[in-house]
Amino acid sequence: MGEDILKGLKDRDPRGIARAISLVEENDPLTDRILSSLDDSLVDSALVLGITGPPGAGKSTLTDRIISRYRSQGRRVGVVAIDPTSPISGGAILGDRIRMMGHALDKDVIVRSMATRGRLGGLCAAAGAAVRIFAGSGCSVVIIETVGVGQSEMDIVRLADITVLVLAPGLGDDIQAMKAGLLEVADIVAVNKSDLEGAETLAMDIETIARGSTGDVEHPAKVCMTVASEGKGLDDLLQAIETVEAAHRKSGERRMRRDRAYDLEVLDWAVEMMKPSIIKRIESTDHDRKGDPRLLASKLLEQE
Ligand SMILES: Nc1nc2c(ncn2[C@@H]2O[C@H](COP(=O)(O)OP(=O)(O)OP(=O)(O)O)[C@@H](O)[C@H]2O)c(=O)[nH]1
Ligand SMILES: [Mg+2]
Repeated sequence: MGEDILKGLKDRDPRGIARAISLVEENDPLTDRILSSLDDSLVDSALVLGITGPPGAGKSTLTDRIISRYRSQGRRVGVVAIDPTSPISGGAILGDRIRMMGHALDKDVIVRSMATRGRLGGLCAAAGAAVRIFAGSGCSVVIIETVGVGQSEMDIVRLADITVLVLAPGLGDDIQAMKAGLLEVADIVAVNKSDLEGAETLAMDIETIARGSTGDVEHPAKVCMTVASEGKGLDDLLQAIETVEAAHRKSGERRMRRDRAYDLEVLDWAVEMMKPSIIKRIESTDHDRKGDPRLLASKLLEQE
């Protein structure tokens, strides 16, 4: 069975790719062989695009449009959809939702969902592996779609070369509070649903916050107005992505982000790998469960 999967991966067969990602996520014994079979130069050259933002802003609709654009350039696209809502379905709902939106029959669009809930960590490791597998099997664009709430989702964004923050008018006051934090991770802000009232004001607010919050007036996030549901503003958005990508390659920012993402993956894998042995140590240590649990934790970590 293992050889089949490795062959499927080598042949860039969508099913083989999906299966390989599942196996890595389950920490299957084949994981090492899968990950070491990938072409590093393909992984290195792919564009990893993060699409984040509050629930309902239009991330999936926009992702769908972006996919169409890259497909029309003949590029193969992988999507990692991080789904915080559904521990039971394992995120299948979101994946299906994207798949249903027009690319279902296209073997050069491969969507993979990952649930954050019900997971004790390891999301960066798993998502990072999915990105590698996609890129290593010929996806020159890999999109990570994630809802911009919660720390694990924000960590995921750090796997991307470029992050597009999708906002929309009329999503409520909590969005205002989140905006500053979200803006820090954004290279480009898509003010989506700009067919609705309040889009202009939102765009102006973002410009103001973006210039103030980072203190980085030379590179404030570029704001694009979009109507994802009608495919409007996509030229401008794609152009902005291209411009940022070129600038990051030139300045070394891209390399820096890749290095940072790599270290994040290493850390996540290391913690995952240590967990079973630590659990064993806890179970095999006589302790009265009184006092400072942190102290016992540091004692257990010192054990060889
Ligand atoms: N008026 C308007 N509606 C839009 C636009 N883009 C998306 N929508 C609608 O907004 C709703 C949410 O869109 P999604 O793409 O599912 O949003 P999302 O950010 O992926 O949502 P979650 O994955 O649930 O966080 C859908 O009903 C879309 O049809 C737009 O530009 N204008
Ligand atoms: Mg969505």
